[in-house]
Amino acid sequence: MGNVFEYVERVANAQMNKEAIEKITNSHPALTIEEAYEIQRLSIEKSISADNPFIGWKMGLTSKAKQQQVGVDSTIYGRLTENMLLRTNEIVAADYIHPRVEPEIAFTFKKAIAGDNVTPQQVWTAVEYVYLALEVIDSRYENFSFSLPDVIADNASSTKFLLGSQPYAPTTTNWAAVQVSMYQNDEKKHEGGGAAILDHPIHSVMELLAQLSKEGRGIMPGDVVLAGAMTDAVAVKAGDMVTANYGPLGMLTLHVK
Ligand code: 0L1
Ligand code: MG
Repeated sequence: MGNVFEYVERVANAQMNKEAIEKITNSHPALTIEEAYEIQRLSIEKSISADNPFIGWKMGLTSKAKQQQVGVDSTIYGRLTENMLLRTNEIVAADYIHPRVEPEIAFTFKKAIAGDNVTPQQVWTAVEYVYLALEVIDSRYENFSFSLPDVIADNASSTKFLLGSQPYAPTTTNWAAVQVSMYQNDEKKHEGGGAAILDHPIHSVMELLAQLSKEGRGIMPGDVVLAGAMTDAVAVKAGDMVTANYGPLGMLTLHVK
């Protein structure tokens, strides 16, 4: 690869300035998955500060539908920082390139856990709470078009996320059976469920741990993990209201100004 720092600079600037860039593989078709994660790590490290600490991980491409859309058969992960966590349920469309919103489930952790061979039971003992979540993704690449290494380098399109106010005890709900309907204004756009996330959202955390273990990393107490989308994403514009209705568990709404 050419100079990794050139790509780090390019991606970090696009993330900061909300400017679409050409995908890296146009100029460097041989970009590897390992190099892409290095670009991700270094570009997100540039944004980290005392005011914007690292707060956790997100899993992406966790459903068969999404993998087919992008033409890959693997999940990916990204890094979450404090300023990605929405404090209100409002975003301003002009602050994004081509934002999309997807309904997710998030885990928070009370214990450290690591390894490529952990069981669901071991993950559950480390989980503190489960939250309903909306993720706002916004690829920094022109036309939301990329190959697998490109999207990894761009931090798995991470931009913002909203957590529901209500924490759920992990063991009281079958998270694979949770259903969600996604509305854009009054129109139902998608339906899905927790099983769309690798058959069960806990599998997504196991997959994250397996991928992180290759770099000698794991989940730390206090980390949040976005497990993945339960339906396709909805492309949003100013004036939209997106509602994810999780049935008896409640609803999350995001207003786009
Ligand atoms: O959160 C996600 O599943 C997004 C992963 C990257 C692919 C995309 O931007 O659609
Ligand atoms: Mg997502």
